[in-house]
Amino acid sequence: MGEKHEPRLQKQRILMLGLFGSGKTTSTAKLAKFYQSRGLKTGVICCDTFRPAAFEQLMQLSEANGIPFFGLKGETSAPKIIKAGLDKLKDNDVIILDSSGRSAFDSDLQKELKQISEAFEPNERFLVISADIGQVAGKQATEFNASVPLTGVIVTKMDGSGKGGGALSAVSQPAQKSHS
Ligand SMILES: Nc1nc2c(ncn2[C@@H]2O[C@H](COP(=O)(O)OP(=O)(O)O)[C@@H](O)[C@H]2O)c(=O)[nH]1
Ligand SMILES: [Mg+2]
Repeated sequence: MGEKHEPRLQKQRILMLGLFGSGKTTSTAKLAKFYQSRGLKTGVICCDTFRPAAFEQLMQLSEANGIPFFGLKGETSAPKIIKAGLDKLKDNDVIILDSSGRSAFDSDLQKELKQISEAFEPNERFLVISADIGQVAGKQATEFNASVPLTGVIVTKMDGSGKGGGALSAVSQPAQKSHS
C-alpha cells in the first residue's frame, strides 16, 4: 500500500492469474483497451484450457473492443496455445495472456502456471482478485506468489463491495504493488 503502480508503457508480455470468477477475463480486455488507448498495439491470448466457455467470452470481448485475439478452441496444452499465439500476435507491442483459474489453488494449477511461465516468459505477472473476498486475498496472493512471483495485483469489483480495503491491505504484504 502507499506505492502507486504506474503501468509501464512499453513492449511487454503480461500474464493474468487468479481463481475462477476473480475477473481475469474481464480485466484482460480492460487492460488491453487501456494499452491500446495509450497507443500500444495490444493483443490477447485465451489460454484458459479448463473452461470451454472462456474462449467465446474473451473472443466476444475482444471483437467488441477491436482487440486482436488468439485462442485454440478445445486445445488443452497451454504451451501449444502460447507458441501459436505469440507467433500470430507478433506484431503487437503488448500481449496479455488470460490463464485458466481453478476453484482453489491446487497442484494442477501450480503445474500449469509453471508451464505457462516458461512458454510465455511474461514481464508482468498480475494476480486478479475480487474485492468481495476481503482478507482471504492475502492467503491467495501468498499461494500464487510462491508459485509464480507476482509483479502486481489487480483488485476487481471495487464497485460492488465494501471489502475492497481489506482485500487491498491483505495483498499488500506479499505483492507489494496494487492497482485497480
Ligand atoms: N461489478 C463488477 N463485476 C465484474 C468486475 N470484473 C468482473 N466482473 C464480473 O465477474 C464475473 C467473473 O468475471 P470473469 O472476468 O469472467 O472472471 P474469471 O473467471 O476470473 O475470468 C463476470 O460476470 C464479470 O462480468 C468488476 O470490476 N465489477
Ligand atoms: Mg476467465
